[in-house]
Amino acid sequence: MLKPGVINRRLVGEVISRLEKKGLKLVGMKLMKISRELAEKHYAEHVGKPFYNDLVNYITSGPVLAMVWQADDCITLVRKLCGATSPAESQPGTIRGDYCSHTQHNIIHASDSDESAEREINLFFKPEELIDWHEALQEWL
Ligand code: 3AN
Repeated sequence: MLKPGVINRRLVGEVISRLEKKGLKLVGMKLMKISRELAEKHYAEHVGKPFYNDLVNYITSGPVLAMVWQADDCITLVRKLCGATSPAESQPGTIRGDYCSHTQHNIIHASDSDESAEREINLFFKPEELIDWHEALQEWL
């Protein structure tokens, strides 16, 4: 998920192009303004942490771009492309390493396990909004 700052800063294309160039397959995409209730479900594991309120405020402050990408080892690949949670630790060349300077505004959310991906996909997408299209380049990617 691209957070509101990315849409404001006109960085959507830059970030998505990195996922595409890696060879990941886009199967779902939705520009949304998410409700506080949905944001609280999404970030349920962070309830009680000092940054929780800011996190929910930020993700509901403007539009987000929710996406579903597919690949072998997709979670690992996407999280490597994103870089570390803290911009002080994310390497240059990663999405967070190149485009953000504060953990609170670290521009992209990526599921951290197959289980959380399934949970999060179900929060933001209906089954019919995911497209299982024919992968013509499978041999090359
Ligand atoms: P990640 O997004 O890398 O999986 P999590 O799940 O630990 O990291 O944190 C979820 C989100 O909470 C982060 N993307 C970031 O926006 C915010 N966050 C995490 N740690 C902090 C922190 N120490 N201070 C402010 N915001 C934080």
